[in-house]
Order: sequence, then structure tokens, then C-alpha cells
Amino acid sequence: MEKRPVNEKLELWIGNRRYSSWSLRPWIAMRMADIPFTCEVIPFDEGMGTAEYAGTPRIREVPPTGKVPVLRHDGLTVPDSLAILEYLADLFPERGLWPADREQRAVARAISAEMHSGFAALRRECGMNMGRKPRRKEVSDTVLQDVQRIDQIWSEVLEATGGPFLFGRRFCIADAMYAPVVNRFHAYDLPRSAAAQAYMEAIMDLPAWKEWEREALAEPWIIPAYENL
Ligand SMILES: N[C@@H](CCC(=O)N[C@@H](CS)C(=O)NCC(=O)O)C(=O)O
Repeated sequence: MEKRPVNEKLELWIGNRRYSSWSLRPWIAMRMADIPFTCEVIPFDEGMGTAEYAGTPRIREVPPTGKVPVLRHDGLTVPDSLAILEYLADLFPERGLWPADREQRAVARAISAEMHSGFAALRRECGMNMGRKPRRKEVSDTVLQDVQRIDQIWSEVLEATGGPFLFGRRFCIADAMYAPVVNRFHAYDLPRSAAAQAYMEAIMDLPAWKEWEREALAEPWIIPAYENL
């Protein structure tokens, strides 16, 4: 069996909590699994122009990909939200980051992969914004197709597992992968079923969600381009 690394200290680098959807994924998974970690915000460079951010923005220098999130552990640098979540599942097998049931795990992995590689229109037109006052946005047909597909995924798995989370009573990686979409559905008041609404409420009621939201609203960085979507 693989030996557990000696150094248990985990460091997560994230972007602006207000906008960085990919950062929310590992952050909320670690909170929900009660994994201790330190967290550093590396703000996006857009619209900064302040003395503090003069020169090369740290986001271009620090993460190897020029993007966040990044996990650092025991001399290892893991970029990419899904790769980080997989690494955490390996490191903490007892925390149930993936469902215990093999078939459920296969579905959880498939819908996580679908989220990671898909839904480009929704991501482009309805960026995550923790500070947006919920108001309806008229969206393109392509976005509506994304929204309907996500609603279908949520409804089918919730019906099969009984909720309140996608795979039952334990928050898992699939929930973390879809957490930013919960904000998008809410903030842009996108059309959704009662099952999707109940799921969104379960996620937005979590103390971890409220902690992220509180810290997002306390940030000094407002990026007009993201506010005017
Ligand atoms: N596939 C990567 C994507 C990471 C990504 O695009 N991060 C965005 C923030 S949500 C970023 O760092 N953008 C900064 C930039 O492109 O300047 C992941 O899942 O972590």
C-alpha cells in the first residue's frame, strides 16, 4: 500500500472568491471533508492597475499554468481543480470524497468529467458571481441547452439517490464540481425544476457555502466586465 506522505500541510491557492468558479471546487470539497489547509488568494489581474498589483501579476508568476486553483503538498504542485480533487481522494481515502458504491462512483466521475469539459456557453455567458443580486438574464438557446442538461443530470441522480446531495447524504466531488453552477442558476435566475431548486438550497445552506460567500463579498476587487454579464 502506498505510504502516506510525511508532510500533511496542504496549501491551496485560489482566485477571487467572487468570480473564481474553479477555485470554489477544491475549496468547498476540503471544507466539507474537514481537511485542514491554508488558503492564499492570488487575485486576477483584470482591472487592477493599482500600485499593489503593478508589474507582472502574481497569477502569471506563481501558478505553473498561470491559472488557479493550485494545490501544494509535500513538494508537489497540483494544478487543475479536478486533478486536485482526485489527489485529495487518493490522499484521504477514508473521507468518502467519491461515493463508496462502484456504480455510483462511475456516474459521479462521468458527470464530473462532463462538467469539467462541457457547458462552455453557460460558463461564458453566465460567469460565477457571488455578489450578483439574483436577476433574470435572457440567455441564448445554447445556454438553455446547457441549463436543461444540468437540470436533467441533477434530477436523475437526486431521484436515484434520494439526495440531499447528488450521491446521498455525503457531499462528494461531484457536488464540488457543480457548486459554481448553483451560483450561476441562482444569480442569473435560470429556469429550473423543483428538484434542482431543492438541491441548490441544500448547497447554499451549507456553512461552507456561506463562509465562501461572506469572504467573497468582503473582497475589494470588482471587475466590471464580470459584473456586466
Ligand atoms: N482547468 C482548470 C482551469 C483553471 C482556470 O481557468 N482558472 C481561472 C480562474 S476560475 C484562472 O485562473 N484565470 C486566470 C487567467 O486566465 O488569467 C481548472 O479546472 O482548474
